[in-house]
Amino acid sequence: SEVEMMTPGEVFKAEVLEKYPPKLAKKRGRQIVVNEAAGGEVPEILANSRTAPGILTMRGCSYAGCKGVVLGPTRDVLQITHGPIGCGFYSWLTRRNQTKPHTAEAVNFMPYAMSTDLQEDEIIFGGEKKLKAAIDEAIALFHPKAIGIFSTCPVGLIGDDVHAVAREMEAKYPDVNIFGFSCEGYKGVSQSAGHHVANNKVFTDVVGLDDTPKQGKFRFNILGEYNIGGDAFEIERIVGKCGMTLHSTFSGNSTYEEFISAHTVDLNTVMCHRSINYLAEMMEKKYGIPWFKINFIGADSTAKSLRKIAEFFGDGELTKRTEEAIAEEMEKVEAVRKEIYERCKGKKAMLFVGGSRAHHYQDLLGEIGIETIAAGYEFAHRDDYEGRKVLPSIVVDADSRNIEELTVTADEKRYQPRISEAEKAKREKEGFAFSDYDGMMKQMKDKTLVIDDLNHYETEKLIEMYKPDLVCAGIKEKYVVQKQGVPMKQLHSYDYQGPYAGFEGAINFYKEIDRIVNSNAFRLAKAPWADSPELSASYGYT
Ligand code: CFM
Ligand code: HCA
Repeated sequence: SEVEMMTPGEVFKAEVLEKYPPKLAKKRGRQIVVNEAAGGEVPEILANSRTAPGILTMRGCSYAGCKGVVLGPTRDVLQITHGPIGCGFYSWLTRRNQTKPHTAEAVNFMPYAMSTDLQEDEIIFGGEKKLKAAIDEAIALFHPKAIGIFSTCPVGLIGDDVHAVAREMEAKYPDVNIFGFSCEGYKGVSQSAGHHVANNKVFTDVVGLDDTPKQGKFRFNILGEYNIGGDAFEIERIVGKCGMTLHSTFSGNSTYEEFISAHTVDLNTVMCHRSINYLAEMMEKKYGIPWFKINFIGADSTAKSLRKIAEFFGDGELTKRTEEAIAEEMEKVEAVRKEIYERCKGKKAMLFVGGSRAHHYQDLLGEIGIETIAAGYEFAHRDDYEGRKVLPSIVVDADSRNIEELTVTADEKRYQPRISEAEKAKREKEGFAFSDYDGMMKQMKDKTLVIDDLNHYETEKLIEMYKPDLVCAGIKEKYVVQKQGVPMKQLHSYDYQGPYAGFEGAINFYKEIDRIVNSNAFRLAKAPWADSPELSASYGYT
C-alpha cells in the first residue's frame, strides 16, 4: 500500500499533519521536512515564522534573546530590566553563564537581578521616572562604567522611551556609558529578534570606543560563545596553548574594556552564527575585519577550527604549535572516545535546541557513534538550516534592521581592511572559505527529519514512533521526555554539568552520554501496572 512505500519520516509527517486544522497543517507542512541531502542541494524549510496560538512551543521571547542571551554573560555592564519583577527574576542566572573576574577587585554584577519592578501606578502614569531613579541608585551604589536598560513587554505598550532616558542620564553622568534596548518580549517571533536588537546596540554604542589593542600575536575575537557551563574557559585554555591571542569573547567571560576595543583585532571567528552574525557583518563593513565560522563543539571540530585560525594567520611557528597542541589533546580524547564508542555506536538521537546547538552537537555525538535521526531549531533562520545565505523575511523595526540597510560610508571606515580585497579573493580561490554558511541539513543524512519550532505534541509523537535512545532539548522538554522512558540531555544548561566545548569538554560529554544512554533507569520508567493491571492494587492504586 501507499503507507508501506512511505519512509518513517513521511509517515510521521502525514500522521501529525492530519490532526491539525487545514491552515495550520499547510504551514507545519513547510516546517517539517524529510531531508534530501544527497545531491548537495537541500530542500527549503519554513523558519523564523510565527508560532500558531495554542501550540505548546519551545520558544522564548525577544527580551530573553537580548538580555538573557547576548548581554547576559557580561559581568561589568550593569544590567537593569525595565519592567515588572517577573522578567528580571526569571532570567536571573538561569542560563548558567559563568565568569571569572581577572582580579579580586574586578566587578561582577552577574549575581544580581536588577529591575525597576514596575507597578500598576507606572503602567498607568509612565515608568520613566522610576527608571531614572533606578539608574541614579545603581550608579551611587555600584559605580559601573556602563549600564544597559532592557525593555520588557509593558514598556513598549505604555510607550516609555528608554533611549531618551539613556541619553538624559548619560548627560548627567558623562563617565558612564548608558544605552537602552528596545527588546520588548513580543517583538518578532522568538528570541531571535532580541539577538538582533542586542547586536545593533552593542555595535553602535559599545564597540569602537577605545583603540587600544591587547598585547600579543595573532589577535582575534570569538563571537557567539557565552560560556555556558564553563565552555569559554576551556576554549581560552586551548587557544592560549596554541599561542593565539583571544582579544574578546562576545559575550562569555569578557569585560567591557575588551568589548570597546574589540575592533582592533585582525579576525572575527563566529561560533553561534544565529545569535551574532549581525555583529560580525557590521564589524567587517565598518572596520574591515574578516570573519568565518568556527565550532568548538566536538574534538574534531575543535581541531579543524584551530587549524583554520592558524591557516588564516599563515605563520609557520603558529601552525607548528597548533599541531602540537592538537596532537597532545587528541591523544587524551581518543583514549576515552574509543572505549565509549563501542558502548554507544548505533544509538539514535534527536536534537531540538535553539539556533546552533542542534547542529553543532551532532558532530560531538557522531564521535561516539550516535546517529542523529531528527533535529531542528527553535528559532534559527533558513540559512542555519539550508547552508545558503537567505535574508530574514521579518524585520521588526529600526532596532533590528538588516545589515544591508545599515550603511557605513567610506570615510566612516576607521580602518583599512585587515586583508585587502585582492588578497581575500586570492585566498578564497585557493579554497579558504570566509563567511561560509554550512547549515545543518547538508550534514544530515537523507530521510532524516528536520523540524522547525517543534512543539510538545510532536515531541511525544516522535518518541512514540521512533523510540530514540536519546533526546537533547531544554528544560520544558526534559520531564515530558523522561516520563516516556527515554534519556534526556539538556543542551542549554547541560543539566548543570559541563563544560562540553573543546577537548576536555568532549571527554566530559562522552562520559556523560555513555552514562545516561546505557543506564537501566529509563527502562524502568514505565509503571509496572501499565502492562500488568492486576498489580495496581499492590501498589495502592485501584
Ligand atoms: Fe546560540 Fe547559545 Fe544556541 Fe542561542 Fe539560546 Fe543558549 Fe541555545 Mo539556550 S546563543 S542559538 S538563544 S548557541 S540560550 S548559549 S542554549 S537556545 S542553541
Ligand atoms: C532562553 C534561554 C535558554 C532556555 C533554556 C531551556 C537557555 O531561550 O531564554 O529552555 O532549557 O539556554 O538558558 O535557551
